[in-house]
Amino acid sequence: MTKTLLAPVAALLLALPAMAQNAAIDVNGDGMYSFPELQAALPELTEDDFEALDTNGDGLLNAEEIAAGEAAGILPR
Ligand SMILES: [Ca+2]
Ligand SMILES: [Ca+2]
Repeated sequence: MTKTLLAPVAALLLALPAMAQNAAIDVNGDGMYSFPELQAALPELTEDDFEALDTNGDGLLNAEEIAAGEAAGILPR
């Protein structure tokens, strides 16, 4: 019973529109996306893509960098 209920709930959560920081991607909840966090959600994302998004070069994507990536169509909204 529980298992049959969980699958649709999980699908619904995945289908929810992403906010600037998507908790499904931001696993450690720091409000930033690291490359491992993003790659887990977007297996096709390359390190080059990540570096292109990380405009300030700190190795993490902040809300501004995430928004720019979403606007560019590289990250899911
Ligand atoms: Ca994070
Ligand atoms: Ca950054």
